[in-house]
Amino acid sequence: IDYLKSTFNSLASNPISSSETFVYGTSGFRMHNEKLDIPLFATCLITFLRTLYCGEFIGIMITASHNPPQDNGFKTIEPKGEMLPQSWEKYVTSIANSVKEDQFDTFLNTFFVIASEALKDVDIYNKDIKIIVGRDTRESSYRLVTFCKQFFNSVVKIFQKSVNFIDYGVVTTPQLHFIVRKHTLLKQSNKYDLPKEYFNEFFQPFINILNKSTHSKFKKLYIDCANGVGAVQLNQLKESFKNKTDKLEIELINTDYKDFSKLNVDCGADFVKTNQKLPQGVSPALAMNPENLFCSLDGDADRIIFYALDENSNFCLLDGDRMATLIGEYFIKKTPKNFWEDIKLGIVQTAYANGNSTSYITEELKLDVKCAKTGVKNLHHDAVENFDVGIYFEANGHGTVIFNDLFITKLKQENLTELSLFVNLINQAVGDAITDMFVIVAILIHLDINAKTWFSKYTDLPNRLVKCVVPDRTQFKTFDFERQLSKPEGLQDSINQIVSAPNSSKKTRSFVRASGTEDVVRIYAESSSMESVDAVITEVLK
Ligand code: NG1
Ligand code: ZN
Repeated sequence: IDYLKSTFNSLASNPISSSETFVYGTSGFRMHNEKLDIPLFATCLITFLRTLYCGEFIGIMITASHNPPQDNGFKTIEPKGEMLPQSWEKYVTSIANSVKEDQFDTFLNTFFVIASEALKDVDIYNKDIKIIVGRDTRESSYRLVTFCKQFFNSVVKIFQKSVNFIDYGVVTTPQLHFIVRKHTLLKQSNKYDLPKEYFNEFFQPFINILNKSTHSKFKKLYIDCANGVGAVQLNQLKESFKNKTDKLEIELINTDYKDFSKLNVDCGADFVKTNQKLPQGVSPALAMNPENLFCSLDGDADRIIFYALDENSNFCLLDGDRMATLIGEYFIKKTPKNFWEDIKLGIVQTAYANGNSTSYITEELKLDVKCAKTGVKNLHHDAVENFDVGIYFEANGHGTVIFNDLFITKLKQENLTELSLFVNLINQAVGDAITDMFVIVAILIHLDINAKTWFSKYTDLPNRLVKCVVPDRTQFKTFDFERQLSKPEGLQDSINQIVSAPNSSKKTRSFVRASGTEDVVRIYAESSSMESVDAVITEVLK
C-alpha cells in the first residue's frame, strides 16, 4: 500500500496529465510521452491482474507506432498473442481515470472493486506473475520500461509473489506478440534469443522459396525502415541474407533510429500512404526502374506499404487493399477449381478500403468480402468467424492471413507443394510488416510479376482522408461498420445530401468517424474524380 500510495501521489499531482481523459482504445493508450505516467501505472496494474487471471505470460509493448517521435503508448498482449479482451479495456480505462481524481482512497477503492470483479472465481494464490516487455526505439521508451520494472519488483514485495519479468529490449510489435505466444505454447519460462527464434520461423522458409525460384522481373528490394525498430531488426537479417541467397538484393533505407527526432518523419508506411509520395531517400529515378521493388514499414513494423513510379512518374500506391487482393488472387491461381467447394476463402476490409478494390474482389476474384470496424482486432475476429482462409487488411497496410486445420488438411491431400511452402511465411497471430513483406515478395516471385503489373490489376477511385479537430470527438457515434453516423443528430442526413448531389457520380462515398488514436475526427471521401472528392470533403468539413 505504501508503494501504491507513493506512486499514486507522485502521479496524481502531475499537472500535465491530470486534465486528460484516458481511454484504452484499439491501440491501447497513446499520447505525448509526458502524459503517459498515469496510463502506464494503470497498464501495469491491469497486466498484474491479467497475469493472475490467466496464470500465463502477459506482454506489454511500449510503442506509438506511426505517431510522431514525442508520442508514446502501450498495449498489453494476451498469452496467445491476441489483444486485451474488450471487457478488460474498460477496467484499465477506469483505473487510469481514477488516479486523476487526486484521492488515494477513491483510486484504491476503484482498483479493489475492479480486481475483485475481474478475478472472481479465479484461484490466484498458486499463480506466479509473468510479464514480458518490449519497446520501440523512441527516446521515452526506456524510461517507461524502467517504470514497469520497478512496479513489478515492488509487486513482489507487496504480494509476496514470485515475478518472472522478461525484458526483450528493442523489438517490433509483432515480434513481441510472437514471443509471448511462444512462451505460452511451449511453457517456457526462460528468455529466448528472440531475433533468432523469429527469423528461424519465417525467414528460412522465405530463403527456401527464393532459392527455388526462377523469377526475372525484379532484382532489388528497398526497405524504408522509418528510422525505427525495423532498422534494428532488419540489419541483422540483411547480413544473413547475403550469405544465404543471391536471388534478391536487399537495401535498407531510413535506418537512423539513433536520431530520435527522425522517427516516422518524411518516411515510413504512414507517410507514404497519407501523402501518396516517395519517402525520403528514394529518388524518382530509382523508383521508376521496374527492376526495383519498394516498401515502407511503420515505426513499430506492424504495417507495410509497397509503391512504385510508373513511366510517367505517377505514384503507384500498393496499399493494404492491394496486398489483400494480390494474396486472394494468389490463393485462387495456385489451387485447383474445386478446392474451395467445401472450404471458404474470403477477404475482410474496413470502410476505408477503396470502393474499386471491393468491386475487384467481388466481380473479378469472385470472393466473399466482409466489412469490419477499424482496428485489426475487429478484422482478425471477422476473418476467423467467417472464413477457413481469411485475408484481412486495413487500407493503411496492417493485416495478415489466417487459416484453419481444414485448409491445412486439404493442402496436404492435394499435395500443393508451392502453396504449402508459401503458408509458412504467414504470421497468423498478428499483422506483421516483416512477414507481410516476405509474403508479398514470394507471391510476386511465384507469379513472376513486378510492382507495375501488380498495380495494373485495377484502378483506385480518387480519394482523400482528412482530419478535423472538434471540441469533443466522443459525440460522434457510428453504425453500419462506421460507415454512417447516428450522432451528432442530422449530420448523416447532411452527408447523404452532399454525396447524392445532382451532378455527383454513383461511386461517390463519404463517411465520418472519431479516431481512436488521435483527438480528431476523420473524414473520408472517394469519387470518380479528384475534383469531386475535394468538393465533397469541403462540404462535409463545413
Ligand atoms: P484511428 O485513429 O482510430 O483511425 C488508426 C488507423 C487504423 C489503425 C489504428 C491503430 C486509419 C484511418 N486508422 O486508427 O487503421 O491502424 O490507427 O494504429 O488508418
Ligand atoms: Zn504500427
